Amino acid sequence: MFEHLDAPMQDPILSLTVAFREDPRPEKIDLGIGVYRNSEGITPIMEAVRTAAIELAETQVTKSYVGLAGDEQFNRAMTDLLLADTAAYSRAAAIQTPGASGALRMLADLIAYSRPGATVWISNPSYVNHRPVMEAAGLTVREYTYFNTETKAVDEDAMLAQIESLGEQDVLLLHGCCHNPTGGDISIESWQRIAELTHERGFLPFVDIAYQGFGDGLMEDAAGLRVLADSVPELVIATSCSKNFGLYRERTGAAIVVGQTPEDSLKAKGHIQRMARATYTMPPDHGAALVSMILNREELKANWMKELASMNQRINGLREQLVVGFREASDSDRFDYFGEHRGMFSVTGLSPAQIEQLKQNHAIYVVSGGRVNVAGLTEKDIPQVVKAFLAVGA
Ligand code: PLP
Ligand code: TYF
Repeated sequence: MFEHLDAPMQDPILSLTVAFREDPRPEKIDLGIGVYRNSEGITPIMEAVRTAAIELAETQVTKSYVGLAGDEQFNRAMTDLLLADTAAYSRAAAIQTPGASGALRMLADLIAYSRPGATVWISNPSYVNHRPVMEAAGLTVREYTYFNTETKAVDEDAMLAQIESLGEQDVLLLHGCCHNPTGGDISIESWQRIAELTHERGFLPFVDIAYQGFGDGLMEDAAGLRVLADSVPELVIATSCSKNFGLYRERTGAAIVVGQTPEDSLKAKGHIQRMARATYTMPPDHGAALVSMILNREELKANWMKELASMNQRINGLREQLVVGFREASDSDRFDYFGEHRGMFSVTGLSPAQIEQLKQNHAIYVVSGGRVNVAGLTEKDIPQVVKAFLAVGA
């Protein structure tokens, strides 16, 4: 049965992680996969998560099934975190999913079922899994202009001009904050314009927010999404606890549907449950149970918010150190974009040849396309990274 199979396409980021692990050079630096690391180079278990896990182990009385929608207390808490006090809040319905990845796929399936023939517009470039997930659901994928590789900023005029031509068969996939891979986010004015265009053109906005709290703060990072939530008739959201709760492998996230009425949203949620049943049936409980406990307990929530804020400050501090380090070493301001970008990533404009030289000659691993994970750096790595980048002609 399998003898005719072609070689499967590899995930470029996951393959880079494997190559890094196999590299014996002690000075090696991994700027590839998007995980946060602390100043010791460790991806930590957050304190509130550990406390909740210990309590859960001691008090949980059963591991019996929860249900197709997962933990409803978790679903409410995730909706609160993004949509509290917006016009969309009372119309929103949420379902727990295996990570934002599960949410992306379930929402893509919902769109394919509700609007056969729909086209999903993703940014150029976008998260490596956006296209595969949307295509796996049978949707057509097209790209909108996003990043200007010269200025290292979003070309918002070109982006908006393209969005002006979308229509009712279209879905506009936006990154809620901390754009992956570029690090370039859009202004609040552009979110407002997108809200207007949603009304004028009738497309469906789809927000993927996987890094809430990694840009400028928990509320600040949801500001654009909240502009849409206050205005547009319909909206779908994929959200993740992988980064901001450090729960990566626990596969914790949610899909949120905002329909024109609460009844529409509940119907949509019912269809997602039906489709989840035919896919993985029920989401894993552990991560969501921890998040639910943390968000519903004042003390744990405060502890989580404090640690998240310190992670956020660390990332923005590393960005500042890169700016200073590059200014001093290059005698130019051409790397100041590290300070403008937000979240874990920046696209650097490194060529494939430069990326290869960094790997071969300097043991520095960068994803093809030139994305670096700033949040994977430690302070002591910075001089080595600056020197190596300049040595390959960045
Ligand atoms: N969406 C974006 C933009 C991402 O960068 C990621 C990265 O992990 C995901 C979704 C998937 O996250 P999860 O681990 O929650 O499935
Ligand atoms: O972009 C990243 O690095 C993260 C992690 O198939 C990731 O979003 C990378 C590849 C992948 C799944 C997650």
